[in-house]
Amino acid sequence: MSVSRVLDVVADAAPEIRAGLPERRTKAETENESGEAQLEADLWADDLLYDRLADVDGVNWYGSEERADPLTVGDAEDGVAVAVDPLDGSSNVKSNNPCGTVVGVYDEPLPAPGSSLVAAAFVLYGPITTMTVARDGDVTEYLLEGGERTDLGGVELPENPVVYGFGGRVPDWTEAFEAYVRDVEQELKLRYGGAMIADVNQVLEYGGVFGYPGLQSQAEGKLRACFESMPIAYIVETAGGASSDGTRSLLDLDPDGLHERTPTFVGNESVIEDLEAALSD
Ligand code: AFP
Repeated sequence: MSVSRVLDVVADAAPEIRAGLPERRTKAETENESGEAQLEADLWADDLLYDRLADVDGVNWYGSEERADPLTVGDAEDGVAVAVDPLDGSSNVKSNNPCGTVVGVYDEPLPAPGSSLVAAAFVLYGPITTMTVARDGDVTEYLLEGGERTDLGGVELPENPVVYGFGGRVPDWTEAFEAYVRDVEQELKLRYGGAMIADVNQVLEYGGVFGYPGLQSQAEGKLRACFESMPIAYIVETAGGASSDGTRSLLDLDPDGLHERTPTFVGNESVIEDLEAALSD
């Protein structure tokens, strides 16, 4: 089945991507569609994933942070679309901090609505390499080591929120969002590392909230719906948490473009409810 094959390909590619990072920490001369400087590692990871995923029977479309437009790569009946952020948090590579790979599998062509996600996964290149997969109503974490994939068990968001991390410069936050954060910080502990995958994984491990808000200078925030926000929302919601763009679940979004941005929040339901209430005031 193509969804299983897509996840196998990503799991097999991850150790190679990790092993290729040390020699690709320099900036390429190019920018991606969102105007961000690309690293050699971004382009290389994208090429590697494209070569392998486009080859999978049943993958009809490939979209990536590093490519302007989705590509048609197959014509299978009931084929899926794969949207990837090949190296999420790649600016962490230079400073030797964690980064990741994000994958969303949709049963519609890109840009696809969140409701058409059939699976999502992320790889975290931290002290160890793990892959977290949401599929068929369950989230499972795997250790990727020595060519082996070891099942580390099911993932469920802990009941009590503990950590929080929000992106964007504080003076650029809106007044309503800043007031919400002042409440959050009374109870929770700040943990922000600048790579969504690593920050979201802390939320999955300890409970809490991660977000990148709409800013005064950029109301839609920074993160891109198709290959960042919606796949992560699918994973966190499947693990028992909630997601929001400030007013509704990220899985209710229907982006017009592959690189469309959205304010992004994921975490414990109570903290997301408080956020929506604070932003609606
Ligand atoms: P890079 O891939 O350019 O490092 O961006 C990472 C990211 O898209 C996401 O992983 C982080 O949550 C967010 O940007 C961090 O952005 P700030 O640098 O503005 O905190």
